[in-house]
Amino acid sequence: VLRRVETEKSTDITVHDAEGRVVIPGLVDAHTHLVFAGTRALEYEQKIRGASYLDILAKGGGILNSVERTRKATHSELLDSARKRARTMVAAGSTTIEVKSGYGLSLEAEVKMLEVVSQLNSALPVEFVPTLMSAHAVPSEYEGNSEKYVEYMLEHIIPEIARRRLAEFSDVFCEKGVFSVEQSRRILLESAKWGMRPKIHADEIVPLGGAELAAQVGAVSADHLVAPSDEGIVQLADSETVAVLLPATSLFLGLAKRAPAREMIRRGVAVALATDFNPGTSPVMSMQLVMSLACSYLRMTPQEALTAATINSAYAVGRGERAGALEKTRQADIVIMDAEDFREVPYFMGSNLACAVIKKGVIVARDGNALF
Ligand code: IZC
Ligand code: ZN
Repeated sequence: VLRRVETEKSTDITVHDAEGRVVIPGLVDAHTHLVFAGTRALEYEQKIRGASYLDILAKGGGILNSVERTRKATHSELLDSARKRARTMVAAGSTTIEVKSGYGLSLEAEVKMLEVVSQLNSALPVEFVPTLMSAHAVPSEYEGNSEKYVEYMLEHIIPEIARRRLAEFSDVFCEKGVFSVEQSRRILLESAKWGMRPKIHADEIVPLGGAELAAQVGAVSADHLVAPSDEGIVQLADSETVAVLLPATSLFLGLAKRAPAREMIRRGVAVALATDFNPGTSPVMSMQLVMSLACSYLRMTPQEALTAATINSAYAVGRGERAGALEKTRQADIVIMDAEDFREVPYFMGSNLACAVIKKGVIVARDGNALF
């Protein structure tokens, strides 16, 4: 498909001919939980039969189900399964992928997860952005005592992860029955002191005030935002925080409620997109599918979806100056799509149109197959 037409040895430049196809920036997946053991296909059936996500979590399933299995898994088991999924993501056009911990919930197991992310970075020719998310759930050892777990995070997990430089960002699941707004604020401010910039799972299920908190603590992103308050949207618009919308999650859970993307864009919020790839609420690996959902489901235009999946999501992971756009000053992260018009990318919902994926000038996937 892709033909090398010329090599200028003197300048070491390789010229490729895309033969009239659409060329876009490498897609940036700004929110994933890529590293975990097992799946939650059984809970998928339970949810179809009527159980709610938060009920399953309150009974020790959900995130805690994945925690139990991830704690038991070895480094190499976690690395192998994450590598396999990363191949699928990259073959679909993602060249930068944010990855959260949060299925360890102890210092040892969070370190293990983030070491796997670091190993992915060394072993694979794409970029993984590590985020600490020990504030993903209250582990069963601390059941009914979330304050004690917060203290443990503040005293032990956050300083040690920062000291070992294992994460660039720190994220909190600010949600009813998980971490309150005040707990989230403490965790994020303490993380920021240690040099890990805040991110928040905000207003996903219940409107708690996560959007407002994101703006107040200067979060790099506020993610989900299915149920933000009007005030929260206004505060986000006045802030530097990027709103990362995750429409695959709403679709997978079969929820009618969707993030108010049009309202956010109208008010001037910077909107980005991500898969939210995780075993519980979004086993979706394709940013192309997420772009389709943003258009059909959130009423974003194809132009807005492309911006949201590239430059805005690059800013949401602190890579706004070097990824997310085709410019001389940036990395050559590029996807060649088998399309004549960029609108065909979201239009062919569920197909993979990426015929070549290029990371920093090197072809890393071709015709649906990763080359690693
Ligand atoms: O494993 O359920 N929402 N965290 C917050 C998730 C979804 C991931 C999971
Ligand atoms: Zn998430």
